[in-house]
Amino acid sequence: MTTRQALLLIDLQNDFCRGGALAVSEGDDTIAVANHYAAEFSRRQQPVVATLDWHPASHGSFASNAAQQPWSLGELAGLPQVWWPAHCVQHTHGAELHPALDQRFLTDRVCKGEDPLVDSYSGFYDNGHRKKTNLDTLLKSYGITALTIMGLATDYCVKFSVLDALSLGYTVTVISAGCRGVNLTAGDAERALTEMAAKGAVIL
Ligand code: VGL
Ligand code: ZN
Repeated sequence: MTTRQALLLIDLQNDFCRGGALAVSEGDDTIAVANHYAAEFSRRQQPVVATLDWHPASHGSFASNAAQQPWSLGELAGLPQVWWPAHCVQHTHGAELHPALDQRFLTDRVCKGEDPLVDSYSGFYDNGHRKKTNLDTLLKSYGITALTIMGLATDYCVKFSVLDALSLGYTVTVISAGCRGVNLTAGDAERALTEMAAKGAVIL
């Protein structure tokens, strides 16, 4: 069987970078890594897919909409939920891909998090695993069996995308130099990488 590879860039959006609504420490440092790998995949004619966190202003994960303190914990759609500052609102600057990301290499963009009633960390499913995005179908249409994954944030959208990719049967490599974490609790990003490795991802 032949292995077909794709690069999956998770949520490299302004709101997760310096000055953004949900800025991740050193988030901007992932962009040069993304450009390096995207150029390489592109040169080999392998797909480069970017996910975008793409929320309506009414999204239920926003602290303001839930009348809760940002960064505190609650429940949404029957699932544990961090109340986030409003971020990645559709069609706003914060939701745009980072300006330094070389978008010429992107073959596809996949949006997630549009349903206001449930959060969606993974690029494949909402957090309740009730609805699928078009990502798996897209990758299968290319005949992809192996994914190289990086982006923001290590402990949320990267982690859940990697775990879903593994359970969907993809071989997964994570570029840790291209990931940064929220670290709501110190060590979260490190623990996320450990969990991804334990479930079968190769961590570079
Ligand atoms: C993310 C928190 C809320 C992420 C998205 O991209 O990791 N984190 N929405
Ligand atoms: Zn979000």
